[in-house]
Amino acid sequence: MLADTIAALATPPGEGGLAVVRISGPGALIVADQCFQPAGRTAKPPSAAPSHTIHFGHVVHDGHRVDEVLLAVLRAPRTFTREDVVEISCHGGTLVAKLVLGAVLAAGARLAHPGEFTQRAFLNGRLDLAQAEAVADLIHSRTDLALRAAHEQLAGGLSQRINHLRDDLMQALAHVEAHLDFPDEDIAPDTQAQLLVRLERGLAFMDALLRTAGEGQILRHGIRAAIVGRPNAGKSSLLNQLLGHDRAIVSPIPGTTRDTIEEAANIRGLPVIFTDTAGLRAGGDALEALEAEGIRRSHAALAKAELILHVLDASESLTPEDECHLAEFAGKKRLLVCNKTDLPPRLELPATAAPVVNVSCLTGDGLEALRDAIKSLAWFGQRKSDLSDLSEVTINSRHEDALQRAYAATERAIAALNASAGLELVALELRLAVNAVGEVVGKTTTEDLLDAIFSTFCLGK
Ligand SMILES: Nc1nc2c(ncn2[C@@H]2O[C@H](COP(=O)(O)OP(=O)(O)O)[C@@H](O)[C@H]2O)c(=O)[nH]1
Ligand SMILES: [Mg+2]
Repeated sequence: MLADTIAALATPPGEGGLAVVRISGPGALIVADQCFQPAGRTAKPPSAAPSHTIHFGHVVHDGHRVDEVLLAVLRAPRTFTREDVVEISCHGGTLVAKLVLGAVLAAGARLAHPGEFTQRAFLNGRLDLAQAEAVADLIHSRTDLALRAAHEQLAGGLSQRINHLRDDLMQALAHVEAHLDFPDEDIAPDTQAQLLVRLERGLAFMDALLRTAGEGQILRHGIRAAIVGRPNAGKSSLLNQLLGHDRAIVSPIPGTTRDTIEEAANIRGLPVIFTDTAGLRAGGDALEALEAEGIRRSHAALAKAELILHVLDASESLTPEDECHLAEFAGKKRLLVCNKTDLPPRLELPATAAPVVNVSCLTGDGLEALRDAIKSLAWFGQRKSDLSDLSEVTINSRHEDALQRAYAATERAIAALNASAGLELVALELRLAVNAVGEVVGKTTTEDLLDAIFSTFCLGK
């Protein structure tokens, strides 16, 4: 247990119906006694209250009433941090919440760092590291799919699998180490065969987990899609349609969009960050500085994009600029969006392997089919795993790095076993593998790693 008592505003700053100040630590109830005056003559101080009860009264500071509040007493260990916790629900004004927090700090609590409540939950064994990360994923989830994956990870879906894998590798290691104690005896052929089966099974399992990394990346960070095409094709109109509101200025004047406009939308459960780009082509000698900067930003957006929506005007025939774009993005994941299908068709597309979707941003025709096409293109090839029981588990980049190291070490252990290279070497590699797998759930960690993870949390979590 950690010695000091921490406090923070647990709700977002700003105005709202309520704000919650959370206190956690061995002194949480003493702090509450100092700054809370229960209503009613016979009312007892928080430290005398049973666990999981709520009390009406006032927060006081320097003898003054700061706010009328409800105070929840939650005694260890049945709390989020496994420490004594007090939660004060006060009125949700910026100043009120600040004054209540001020009263709590004056009563002896220290202001918490970002993620410190969750860090304590981890350090006190309430959550493992993968579950703690899932708390942040849950808060940052922007779509139902992302939320479901976060819930599964918080419930221990990934942790159980990792622990199982780690146990398996540890048993193999124990086996090898037992033989090291008796250097005269060679490892029996059938024992060696069993060991190899165990390690191959571990490899296959790591491989299946590693294959969920692409999906995990998309669910957590979204996928970037750039909208490109020649002036007036309807790029800004398309962005507005996909977002469901008028974000970008639409006009018949070519070159209206000078800056890149970026906004996220939920496309069939995937967070997709769309960028509406200015033109990509220089306008000849009269190229203004402003236009040049717009073009520069468009190219930067394109470099970051994982997906290209190339908008073409279906009511006009193909221009040299269109052909340039068709050639330029041939190597990228792209969709050809033929817009303005409400007008008489004039466009003839050359044969291409890229999927084509016909839409009208004026009438909204084809937009649903476009959403389907974006999802299948973004998602395609992400989950290469055929293990159906991994359906909701997706690893993050930290897990991916640890599992890649574990995979490589296990491969080297297998090679050493097969080459009869000496059991010391096998044991060494297996120890590396066990430790790397353990990093995922936090069985093997360093302070730097913990700081890096928890500092990305929001304040009060
Ligand atoms: N008839 C028709 N006009 C459209 C459609 N989509 C866009 N436009 C018009 O085309 C012009 C250029 O649109 P805009 O979205 O600004 O194109 P951008 O330059 O590629 O961003 C505007 O006058 C729009 O009203 C469509 O589906 N049908
Ligand atoms: Mg535009």
